[in-house]
Amino acid sequence: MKIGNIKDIIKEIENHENIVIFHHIRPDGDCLGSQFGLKELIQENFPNKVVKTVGDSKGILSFLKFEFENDLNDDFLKKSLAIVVDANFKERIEKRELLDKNLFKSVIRIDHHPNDDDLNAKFKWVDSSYIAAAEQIANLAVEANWTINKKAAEYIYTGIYTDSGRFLFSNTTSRTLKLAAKLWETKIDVDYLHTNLNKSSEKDIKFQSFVLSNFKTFKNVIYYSIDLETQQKYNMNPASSTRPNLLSNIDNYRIWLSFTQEETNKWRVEFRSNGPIIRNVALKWGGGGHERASGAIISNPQDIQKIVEDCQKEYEIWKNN
Ligand SMILES: [Mn+2]
Repeated sequence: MKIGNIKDIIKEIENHENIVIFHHIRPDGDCLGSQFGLKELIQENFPNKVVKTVGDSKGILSFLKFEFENDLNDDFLKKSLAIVVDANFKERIEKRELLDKNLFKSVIRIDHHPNDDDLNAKFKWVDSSYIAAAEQIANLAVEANWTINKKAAEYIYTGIYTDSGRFLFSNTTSRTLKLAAKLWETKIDVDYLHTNLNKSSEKDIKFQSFVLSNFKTFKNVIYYSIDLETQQKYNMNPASSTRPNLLSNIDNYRIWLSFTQEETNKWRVEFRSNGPIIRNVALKWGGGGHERASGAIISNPQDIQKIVEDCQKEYEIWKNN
């Protein structure tokens, strides 16, 4: 899926003096890396522009600095361009209340999720051939001929590295690698980034041992589920215990899933595959995402078996194609 183009986005950024950049809820390396990378790029290349980052990093990737300015007055919003990165619907955007005021001069969206949005954006550049929104940001900098400083490169590289699963996920392309090389050329401390991005803890390996000894299988599907009580026992929370890729690429389990309880009647489902189009199952259950990486929210854990069976059906469709 491809909508819009880089050129309109570049022009719109260059035409505004005040810019506010948003990230999505349940923040990850890509939305934060894109947000802060873009901010650094704009400030490096247009020192007179005022760029604000709004949101909350929830303490993730704390070795990188994420500083937010959430108290923006209406006068500032009225003269600003809003940029939404790595996200689409307002319900998934942190600090959506700023968008809800409908004061921004203009809104643009840069995203690699093949979804609609309710942003009323003047321009959107949505292209699911990118492994990360941060890959789009890197390409934007190159296309615009902007200088990429080391700080910007650190953020952007973090986004690409995390969303591509260390360059292993199937949507990684030669373009991804070329852009990553460009970022390396800025002399970022790759060793420092890799060490921090791959850091594990005793708590984490204990949680991993729970997953690796409690997973279930059904034909070509492998999955685990974890309720709030068990999360507590392992000193984890819903976000930190959603790790579907702990079960990736095992034998002929072409689909792997995680079911994490978030509240009494709220379970988060994450779908991953190395072939079957599991987005179809996510859509059926009210979610969405990429063909091979999707998510949904369900209310009843009794549906787990049905979802697993739906995944198996999707596997059969893919296999017989
Ligand atoms: Mn992303």
